[in-house]
Amino acid sequence: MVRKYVIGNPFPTEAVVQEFPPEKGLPEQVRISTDNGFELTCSLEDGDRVYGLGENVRGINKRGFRYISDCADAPHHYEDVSSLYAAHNFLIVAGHRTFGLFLDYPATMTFDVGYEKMDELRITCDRADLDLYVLDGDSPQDIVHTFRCMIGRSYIPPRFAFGFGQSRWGYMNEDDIRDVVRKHREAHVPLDMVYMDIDYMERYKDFTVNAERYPDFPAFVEEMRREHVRLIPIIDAGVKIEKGYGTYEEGVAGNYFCKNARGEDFVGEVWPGWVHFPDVLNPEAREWFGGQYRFLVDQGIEGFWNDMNEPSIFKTPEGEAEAKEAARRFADAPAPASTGELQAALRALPNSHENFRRFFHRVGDRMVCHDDVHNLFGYNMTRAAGEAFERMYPDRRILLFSRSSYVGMHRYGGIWQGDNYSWWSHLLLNLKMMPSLNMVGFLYTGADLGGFGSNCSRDLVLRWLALGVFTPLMRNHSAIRTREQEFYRFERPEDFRAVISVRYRLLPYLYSEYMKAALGNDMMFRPLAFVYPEDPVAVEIEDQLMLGDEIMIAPVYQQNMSGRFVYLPETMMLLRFLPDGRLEETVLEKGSHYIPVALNEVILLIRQGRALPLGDVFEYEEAVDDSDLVMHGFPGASYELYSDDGMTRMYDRPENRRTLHMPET
Ligand code: MIG
Repeated sequence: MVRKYVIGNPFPTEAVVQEFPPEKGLPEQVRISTDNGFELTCSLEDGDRVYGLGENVRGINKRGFRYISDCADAPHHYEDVSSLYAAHNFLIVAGHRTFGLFLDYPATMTFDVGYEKMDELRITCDRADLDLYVLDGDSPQDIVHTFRCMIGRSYIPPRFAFGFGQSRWGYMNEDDIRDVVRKHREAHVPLDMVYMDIDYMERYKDFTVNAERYPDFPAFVEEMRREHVRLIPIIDAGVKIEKGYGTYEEGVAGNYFCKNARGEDFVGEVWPGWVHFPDVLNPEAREWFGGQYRFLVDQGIEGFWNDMNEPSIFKTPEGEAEAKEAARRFADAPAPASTGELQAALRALPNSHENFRRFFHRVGDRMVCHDDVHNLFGYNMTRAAGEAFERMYPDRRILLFSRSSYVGMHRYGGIWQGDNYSWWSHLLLNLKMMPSLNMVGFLYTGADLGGFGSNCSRDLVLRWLALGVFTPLMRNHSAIRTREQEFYRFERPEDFRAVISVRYRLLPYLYSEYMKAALGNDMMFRPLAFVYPEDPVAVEIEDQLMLGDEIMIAPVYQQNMSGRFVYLPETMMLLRFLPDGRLEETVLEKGSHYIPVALNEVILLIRQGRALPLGDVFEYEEAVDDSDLVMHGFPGASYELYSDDGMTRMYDRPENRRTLHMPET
């Protein structure tokens, strides 16, 4: 049951695809005030839990902190940051009363979840112009399902995207990539994708390929395909200003770029130097920008990642001028000169709302200030590509994921979790974010395994991969100038092979669970609280997750731990993937168990009465054979396998589903 309340004059974000007649009165679950901007409050009782808010730091239960929807290039995911790259304004209050809220509002919005006052949820924003949806349901899981039906089916990637991908900001040319591929194939470490970061471009120009580094790009793409490897290039939001550069010239001629207050194309600085930003809120500009991806698809490319689309702006010419003025005043002031003004001017250069107020989007026949719709940019950049792919390639799937997002973007692509660090706490954050992202429709997701920023350690990478074998996006990615973290940089590379190989044995199960979640508007990763709501211990556990209907995962996330405590809310079967390829099965009783897990092992737990199919180890997705799966789990259990060609969009054919049975004894 969904009630829609229209407050003021909302901006049409197109996050919601179902239509609801607006209610006349006010919701009974919450109090609303529009006296001074917008304010929604509701009381929280002891023991109420609050779920949702998608991409954010901290726990699955969001209670006790303040979160701000304000998409930002936020490379420091410290425990106290209130905004990352996304705005996912959906939450569920669960406890004495259980209901969901979605606040469809495209600018900065603050969610105080029992932070100022421990017994109050308070949601505020500057303008009282939004659609508020109140969702009723019997359980949090039921409310998530209702919400997901409202916002439309989640993006479905090609099946190769469930393979393992290796990435690093720093692969400079063909030979660097050949080297990565060769080392994987020689050591029999599975590999399906190598990601191309900004250095493949010609001076960071979107939809160009550097001809010195890649003299015959289509031939190189083809060579990699013969190795069963897909190259996945990055696309940045800003288009370099450069005479003679096609994308720039077309964008100017077509009026497809965002404007400044004087009606000229707005200028900001990002990697390419001065750039313009495609006005992806304008459907014509969106169609044009999406069409640009064809340049790479025509050369054999089958997937993309969209970056810097909050959008991230290093500075604007106006901001630079102001900072230089402040620097001059600082230079001229008698010593000891105060640094306050200069520091403030420098802080205001990147990613500031001052910059966001300097540019405009064309929406219908009016110009809308970017700051008022800021959280929609990454969504619509990725939508540009997604819509173009549906238009240009109706019969095939293209891999697509984004850094920035808003609810609604989940229909066009996935997201990765951005610039984490090689920190053990970020391994745990990766785990905790999975169900929250599923709640808001993002199923194709994962974090930079091993950590993006700072230097990793061997054991961290191994433990993180042992979580990554379960996340739909499984990618090892790291930043330039950090310790290299491909498997072959470490001692005993065979340990990495053991862990990564498990992914390919699980692939038929993971793909099935993904497809069932996508087609059924459901979650793939659930908190234990959603499955065992009556178990007072299970409802608070956040370092274990349910994955699909059959299994629970419990990765080790602390250094120098040779195992961990795992809580079993029911009898379960521990399945251990040993490094030599053998499996070990042990039935464990409900309760707490200390489970040893070596660095080269992966464990999972099968629920009572359930079973999952496992295949053999393969070195790339195309080789994965799901006609020959072996069921593991409890006698008599059955499993519905989803399997299709992994490439076309014929998801609903009955022959895509078949039931596998586990023998009775
Ligand atoms: O300012 O393209 O999050 O994955 O490697 C940094 C370089 C820009 C940020 C992305 C990261 C990527 C990096 N990018």
